[in-house]
Amino acid sequence: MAVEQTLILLKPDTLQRGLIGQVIGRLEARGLQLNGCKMMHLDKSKCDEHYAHLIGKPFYPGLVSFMTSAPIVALAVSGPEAVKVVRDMCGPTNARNAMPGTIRGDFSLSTQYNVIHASDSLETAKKEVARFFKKEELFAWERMMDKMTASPDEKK
Ligand code: IDP
Ligand code: MG
Repeated sequence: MAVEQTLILLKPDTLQRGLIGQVIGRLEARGLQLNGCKMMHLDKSKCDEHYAHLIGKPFYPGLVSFMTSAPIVALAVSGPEAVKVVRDMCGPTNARNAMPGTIRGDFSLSTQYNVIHASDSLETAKKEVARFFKKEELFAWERMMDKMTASPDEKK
């Protein structure tokens, strides 16, 4: 099973509602390893790049205004099949359809103010990690507890 790295953005609603710690806590408790973590204020051009697939949608201007309304927290996390694992932890885009136990299902009632962004494929994850982190902002480090987060053959 491949160890993957994925990009997470904790959106302005998460910061405004004081939920940053709880969401990061869930990622850590699941066993994902933190490789990068920073707070930043998005501008429109970064939104256009990150949400290029949504430009032209009726809700896009509102999405830009939301995503630039306050800082976000960007995370790069890794673990076995991390891209799928993190997407599953988030739940679907419309948080009202998200199951309890997922991040969106526990913390949001909104399609837009849905707490968290996570890369949707390994290919996207590579591009998105590079979009938000310089090489020197990413840390590969040996974590003592990794003997207990998955068996050795799951981390090749
Ligand atoms: P995802 O975040 O679940 O991958 P995407 O379709 O990539 O969903 O959309 C990116 C973000 O755009 C969503 O997380 C949400 O904040 C916003 N968004 C997507 N669809 C809608 C919509 O129909 N109305 C309002 N906002 C939307
Ligand atoms: Mg998406």
